[in-house]
Amino acid sequence: MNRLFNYPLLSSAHGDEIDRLMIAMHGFIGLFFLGWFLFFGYCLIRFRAGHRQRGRYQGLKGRWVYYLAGAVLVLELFFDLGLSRPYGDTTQYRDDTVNAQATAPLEVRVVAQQFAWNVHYPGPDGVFGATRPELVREESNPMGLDAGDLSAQDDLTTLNHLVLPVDRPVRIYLSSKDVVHSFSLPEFRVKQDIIPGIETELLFTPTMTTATFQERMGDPTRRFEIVCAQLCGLGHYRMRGFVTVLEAEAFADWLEAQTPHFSEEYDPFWD
Ligand SMILES: [Cu+2]
Repeated sequence: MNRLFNYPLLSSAHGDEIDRLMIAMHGFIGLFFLGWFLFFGYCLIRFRAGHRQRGRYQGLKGRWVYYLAGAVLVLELFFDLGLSRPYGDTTQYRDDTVNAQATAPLEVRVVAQQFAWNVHYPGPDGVFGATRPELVREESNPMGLDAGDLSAQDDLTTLNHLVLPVDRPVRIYLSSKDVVHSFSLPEFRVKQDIIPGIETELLFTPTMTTATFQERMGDPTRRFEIVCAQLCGLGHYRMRGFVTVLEAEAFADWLEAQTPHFSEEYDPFWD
């Protein structure tokens, strides 16, 4: 069904539900469009000029008018309260996803700025090193990681490149250094606004590796993209990154091969 609507190739565990919601909503919108269009056409013909029609201005009478209005009200309430409810409580939804997987999620921080995505891995100790705004250096330390903090010593950072293992939940902590951005991964059906001053959490499970994705797309250079989905300034169009999804072992090897942020050889520019 989602191929029919030309959605991006689905690559996450929860994405199917989002797709079904989108299709259902468009179905309802289509039905309403058709209904009102037919009614409009009927009125044009039924009440056309020169048919000995005279205007009546006293309004409609009778009980069925109230029944009709009542039916519309019930339908609207069903749409507002009924359909939107399962997606309203996202905390519950996220926790269910985690429990179902029974795997500890990988934790990553993503710090957005005009016009780049800074990615921060906690390193082998699993603890994110402290960051402080006054330590930010655009070239050498864009996140303001604190070299004095012991847990920061093994931390890894990358620029515009998020590397994830397949079939394991990932919890991403989003924050912004400047303005409102939006973290969008079309293939994973993930889109979350990033508000300065607020850390936003987000959880999903990639289900397809980049290699499989390239195979399925018939394009060996194709990659999952990170798109900024909120107009955030003049360079918004180039605020773009990539996600590489690897098999669990390949991901472990990748982590191993990375040079920590504070080592001499560290170079955040991966390509
Ligand atoms: Cu942006």
